[in-house]
Amino acid sequence: MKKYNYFISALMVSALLLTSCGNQNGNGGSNSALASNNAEKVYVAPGEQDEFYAFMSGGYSGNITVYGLPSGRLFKEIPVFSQFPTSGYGYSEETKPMLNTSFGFVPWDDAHHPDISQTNGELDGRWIFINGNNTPRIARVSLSTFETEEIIELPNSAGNHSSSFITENTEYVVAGTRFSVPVPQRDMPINEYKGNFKGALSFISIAPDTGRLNLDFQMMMPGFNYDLSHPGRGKSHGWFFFTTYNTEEANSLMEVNSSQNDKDFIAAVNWKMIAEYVKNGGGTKMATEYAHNVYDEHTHSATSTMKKEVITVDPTKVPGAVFFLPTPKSPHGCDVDPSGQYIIGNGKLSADLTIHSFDKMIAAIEGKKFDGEAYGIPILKFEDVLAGTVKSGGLGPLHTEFDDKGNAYTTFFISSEVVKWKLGTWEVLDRQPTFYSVGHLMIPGGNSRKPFGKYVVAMNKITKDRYLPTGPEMEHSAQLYDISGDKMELIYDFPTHGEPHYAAGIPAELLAPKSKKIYRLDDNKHPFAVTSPDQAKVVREGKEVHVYMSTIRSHFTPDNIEGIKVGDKVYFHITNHEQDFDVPHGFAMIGQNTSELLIMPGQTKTSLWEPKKVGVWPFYCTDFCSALHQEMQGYVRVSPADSDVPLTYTLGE
Ligand code: K7E
Ligand code: CUA
Repeated sequence: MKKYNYFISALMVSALLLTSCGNQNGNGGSNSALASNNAEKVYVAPGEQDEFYAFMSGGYSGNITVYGLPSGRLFKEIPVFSQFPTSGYGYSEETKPMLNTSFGFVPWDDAHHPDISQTNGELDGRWIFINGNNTPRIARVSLSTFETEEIIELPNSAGNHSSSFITENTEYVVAGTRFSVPVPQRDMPINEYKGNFKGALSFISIAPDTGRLNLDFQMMMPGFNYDLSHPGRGKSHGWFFFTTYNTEEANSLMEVNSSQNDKDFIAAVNWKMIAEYVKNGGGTKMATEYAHNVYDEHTHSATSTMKKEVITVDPTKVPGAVFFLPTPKSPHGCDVDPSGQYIIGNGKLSADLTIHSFDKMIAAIEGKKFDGEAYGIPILKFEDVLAGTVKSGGLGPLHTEFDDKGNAYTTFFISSEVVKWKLGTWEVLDRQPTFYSVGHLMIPGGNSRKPFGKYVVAMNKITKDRYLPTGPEMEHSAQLYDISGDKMELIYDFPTHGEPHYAAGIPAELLAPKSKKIYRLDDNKHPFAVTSPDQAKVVREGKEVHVYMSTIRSHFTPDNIEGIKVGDKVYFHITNHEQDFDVPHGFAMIGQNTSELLIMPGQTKTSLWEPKKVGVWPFYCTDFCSALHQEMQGYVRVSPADSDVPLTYTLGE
């Protein structure tokens, strides 16, 4: 105990020393002699385009933001788990079901780890996946339309953190629970955690053609905290690796009680073996409840289905499929190098990095050299699987990425730096400060067999004096380093939205040509679509009124509606007749208890309005779409509930 406390305070003191002198370091200073040279490296001239896309998780924003590299320009925020009034996502009738869960409508989440689909271990740019950490969910976003197409909830999970990582041919998106919980959930004393709670590792299969997700099976692991994970690749394809902490199974004063063991584990899971076992009828069907939400590109509408069953697998029933690799000091990041040989455990209370060898792990398994077991799962001997240790000299290692030249780059939260080291020799080659308190870092393709090692982006937790102050909280800061030479060079700072934990980058040339540009009106299969303005109409069904409306620059059809009454539910189903990308129209109604909508080209979107006051109320287009945008407006006459004003509307004849 004493020793531990001393260790922590030593870490804190060094952290203060290191961060407080950060700005005088010279490397990040704007008056450095290199500044103009660096400016050229990040300058993307007006009209020119960036070399890479960077998709950053939004953390507590619940969304993904898209940036260009090297410019650091923000291109877009893609709404995923959070309602987004900027476009109406999660507010329109069509998209509300995307945010449905077994807990009801949950319009927010905490998104950490985006990962791009792969073929043969290389980025293929079809989809990007991301985890909702809070109410366990995984989302799939199309990279041709940049729209969230699917969200699947994970039962038996809590704190969906070691997620959402993709196997080498996008067979599975994998998700692990950070918090172990009673499975099934039940009313029980918290202090009976030990031995009774379970940690679920979820394997969600991905249909190769459509991307459709299916929760194939969940492994019910001992009640540890499964913090991060990465797939095997190349020679280790078929395995998945998860860091654990709290192998003590403590349930309170975690900051002390879960750090008692000198070593926790990396769990090595042979998912191919388990998938085979399940395919052959293995596992147990368990009754449960989780939402599966799918967005249809042709109807622009989402449906939510409540699933009732999941297959669970007891790892001890599949001998040879799961092993524990002892790993020092409450490891956080769990990263696998491009060859698939090395598994890096970043002990966050340590200075050193532990690197395990996949070949040694297989040899130890074949030689049955075990060092006991935990809940029936064999523990391998630390010395038998250890490939090497990086004596980093830093403090608080979190995450590692790789370049294409055999180097690894690890972030150190406490000592605020990125350390470059060599795979195989474990020697430290370079270190650069980050400003300040870096979490993840990202090299485009850095979690694949083919990294593009030109830049690394560090994502920092504290911004402080880097930008002009903006009140009690500042946007987080990203820093771009040129890593094409022997030494890393800090070349740019830019703010990021929410709290990016991880990011995924991809060369623009792999993505931009696939971006969908024409959204054909005749592909529109929405049941309330109006494909020609003369089909526009208003239909009353009891207290519900359906407005079939079309828009094209610069007119709504119909633009005047009378005969609406207080107490009605008015659904505006608006079809945008533009077909070229980047020409949305907006729609907003006075006093509406929701957000505006942006209706994308070729799409139909629906906004619900419940008029509460008698009067004549305007609506208008919210997106400055043409020179006559200000004329894009209309009126609704609202009469008393018992009025007999007939329903009429103008079609602009
Ligand atoms: Cu280290 Cu959620 Cu990957 Cu934050 S996590 S930094
Ligand atoms: Cu349509 Cu402004």
